[in-house]
Amino acid sequence: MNKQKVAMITGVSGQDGSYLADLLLDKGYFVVGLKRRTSSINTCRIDHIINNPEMNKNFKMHYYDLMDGTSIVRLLQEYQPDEFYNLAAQSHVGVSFDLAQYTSDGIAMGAIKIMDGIRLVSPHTKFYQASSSEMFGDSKDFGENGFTEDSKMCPVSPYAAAKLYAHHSVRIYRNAYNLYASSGILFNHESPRRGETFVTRKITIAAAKIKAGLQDKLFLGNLDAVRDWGFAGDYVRAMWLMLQQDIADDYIVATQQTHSVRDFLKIVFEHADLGDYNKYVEIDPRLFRPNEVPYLLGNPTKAKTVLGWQTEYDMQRLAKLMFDKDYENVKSDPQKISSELGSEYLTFINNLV
Ligand code: NDP
Ligand code: GDR
Repeated sequence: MNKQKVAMITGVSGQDGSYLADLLLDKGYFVVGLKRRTSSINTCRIDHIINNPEMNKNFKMHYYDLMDGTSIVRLLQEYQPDEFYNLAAQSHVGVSFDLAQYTSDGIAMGAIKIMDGIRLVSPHTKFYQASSSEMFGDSKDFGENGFTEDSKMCPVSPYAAAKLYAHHSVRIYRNAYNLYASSGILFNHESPRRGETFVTRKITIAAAKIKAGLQDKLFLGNLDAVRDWGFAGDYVRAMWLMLQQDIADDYIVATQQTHSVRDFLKIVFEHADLGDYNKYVEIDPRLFRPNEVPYLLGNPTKAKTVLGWQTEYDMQRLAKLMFDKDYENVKSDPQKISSELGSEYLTFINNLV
């Protein structure tokens, strides 16, 4: 019988961490989920694993923080994982302007601390780094098919600059120390588990609450930003496929279709039968960022040809899935979303993020 594979995931309580844990458990892995300490329990995305004895017997959680280099060495020593997925980050681009040092330290030095740990105590471990399309920033180095792995990168936020530092470090450790380290340059991906302050989820929650008569207005910033939006469930498959290759490498993961924030709004409000979104949306200048990434289109040809990766969701199907799930939650328990978020918090999301 083959030995059970062990995978370690940082950021397991996040959107991608939770989908990746589902995928790996389904494939028979033992999953070690690393979670930062928070003052309240925030495991809602992985509660279905924790509360299911069949899944939970192959799942173990430990505290860990991107800032803490010693704990990661201890955990690597203890588990000697086959695969390591570094998904933890302060992942909100807008917030990274307010928390520049914290965001940068965690993302840039966090990756170095893990790779040093692997190099020193678990050199057989295959490492995955969550790189981002934000690294392209305002680069114009894309053709009609979008950015490739070789396109010039010009980050325009502290978040993106830190991601680029980590991205380069992966290549450096691969070449200098022969570490098996791959970066997935993932374009925006969303789901019903998406954080409530990212624009897609903010829109689907608001549309659900407006339809249920629980909210009147939605405050947004730049509606002209264009993104290549895919489904997180599709994207975690690409992460896993990257670490199944003989040779470590970097891959773009994207749908190769673009839409503006305005398009996303239109699709959601029409699907919700709410008519013209302009009746509900107000532009709040505080929601504009000091620097903006205007346009992102990814070319996933390498991931498709080398990894055999495919998507099941396009943006329209994704937007409907997200709205339907939020509306189902609002209808089944009108207090659920309000009480989970709290009215003060909703005001905070609507006005400040
Ligand atoms: P989320 O924000 O949903 O999850 C981030 C995770 O990191 C959470 O579990 C969070 O913990 C954890 N975390 C934050 N700070 C720390 C810290 N200091 N120490 C330890 N853990 C920490 O992000 P996603 O799941 O959407 O994204 C996963 C990764 O992929 C991130 O690195 C992100 O930057 C990157 N990425 C995401 C894309 C996307 O479109 N989703 C696209 C490209 C890259 P907590 O639950 O307590 O907040
Ligand atoms: P992004 O996602 O910055 O692309 O980063 P986000 O959903 O935050 O913004 C997308 C675009 O929408 C515009 N926007 C707003 N954004 C938010 N959050 N709130 C608003 O009210 C609002 N109004 C307009 C933004 O200005 C932006 O142009 C995501 C994160 O998951 C990163 O971690 C990841 O690396 C990248 O995707 C790829």
